[in-house]
Amino acid sequence: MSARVLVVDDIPANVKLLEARLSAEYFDVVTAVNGAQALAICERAECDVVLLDVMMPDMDGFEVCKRLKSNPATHHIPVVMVTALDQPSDRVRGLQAGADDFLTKPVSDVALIARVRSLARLKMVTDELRMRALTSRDIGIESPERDAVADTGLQGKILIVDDRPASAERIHGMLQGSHAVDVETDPNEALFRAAEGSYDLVIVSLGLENFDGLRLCSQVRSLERTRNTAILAVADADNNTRLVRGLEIGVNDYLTRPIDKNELLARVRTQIRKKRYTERLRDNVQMSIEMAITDALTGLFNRRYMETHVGTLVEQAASRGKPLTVLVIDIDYFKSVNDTWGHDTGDDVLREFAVRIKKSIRGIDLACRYGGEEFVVVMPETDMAVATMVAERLRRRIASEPFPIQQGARTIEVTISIGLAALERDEDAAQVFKRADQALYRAKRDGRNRVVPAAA
Ligand code: GH3
Ligand code: MG
Ligand code: MG
Repeated sequence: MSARVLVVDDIPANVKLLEARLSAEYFDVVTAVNGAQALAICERAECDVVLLDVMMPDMDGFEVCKRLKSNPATHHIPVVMVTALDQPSDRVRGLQAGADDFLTKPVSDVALIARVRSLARLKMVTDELRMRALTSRDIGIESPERDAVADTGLQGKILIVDDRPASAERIHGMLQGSHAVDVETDPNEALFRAAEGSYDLVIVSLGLENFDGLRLCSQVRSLERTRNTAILAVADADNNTRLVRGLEIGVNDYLTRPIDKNELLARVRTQIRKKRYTERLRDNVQMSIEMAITDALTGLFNRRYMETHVGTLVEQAASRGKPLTVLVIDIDYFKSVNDTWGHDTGDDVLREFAVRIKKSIRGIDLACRYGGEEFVVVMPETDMAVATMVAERLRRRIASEPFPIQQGARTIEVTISIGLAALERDEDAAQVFKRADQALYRAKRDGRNRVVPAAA
């Protein structure tokens, strides 16, 4: 799929020019002639990169950029400011407004296309994560967007790689105070340093004496532990081809010498903010995966997870000729806990019960909350005799230690009943579960607070 670029300029001839050059490189192009139109298009998520003119009547490009970057719905869309001005102060103003880059008119084709392509590619990674993170947002995990918009991009952890100590020290001096900065002057050590240090950003000088800086960038990008670290390349002014090559291999941003301090600070902040946002999205996706398989109240696995995995465990046991035992556990007279002490206390009891289950089983045992106050433990490589001991120990652990309720103000007695069944030859998961369930029924009928093994 080709990326869609939004070109914003109040002069139609400028729009036409950029549109033609981008279309020739197979980008989809949408256009806007003022800031309000541009904001609306971005809000509808109809573009992947914005090329934004600075000088426009009504709302100028700085203001449009600021609004895009402070809106949770649009802050992740990369913005390149395009302007006739070429004062360092304008560049910096644009970058401080949150722009990802700044191009000066007349825009060189190579710089334009390389930059747009690299920003579009980076955005696709974010889009993928955003999509997968969406479900968890629906169920109420902290929004990564809100945090991203509030993030100042300061206090990042940065590694500078430059074999000329004076140059490294200059960059270090500019960043010191705003970030935690380390310097590595031996390029051969740099990759190890980067992998060890969990940096937000690595700043790589492309002018290393006896070492290819781009090779290092490429290694940082492909190594598992540094794959998500941002890379900022620093090149000499006349080294455009190297920079374009850098963008192709995954460098996030670049600077040319002589380095303007404010530009460096602005670019570093943007990269750190992006890195943290992607990290939050990743955590969020991870959390939504965990939430899909765990029970929210007790933190045990949920019924769906159990049902998708128990088949595999049973098959493994059968094919390897190993024993496997299933425990079905139900809290006795739990309804009266709710009726006497309230539903919240009932929940406390369920949570405490889950804690005691976890203490009673091994890592390879699979414990799940099967329904309201019914729990299941599947124990691989465990025969009936051992499982009965474990079940009996759990029963005692519940009955002999009253449960604290009302923040520990009092305690109540809780008991459980357990039915258990060991996997028989040629039995499937449903059959062994059913026998454990029947055993539980007998435990209840025979007076509760007991462990009953199923008949084979
Ligand atoms: P028995 O000894 O026969 O198992 O009796 P019981 O009262 O434990 O069993 P019953 O099935 O009659 O009642 C179970 C109760 O568990 C009813 C239901 O309101 C309560 N319950 C189910 N889920 C939850 C929950 O998430 N929190 C709380 N507090 N109660 C729950
Ligand atoms: Mg203009
Ligand atoms: Mg019960």
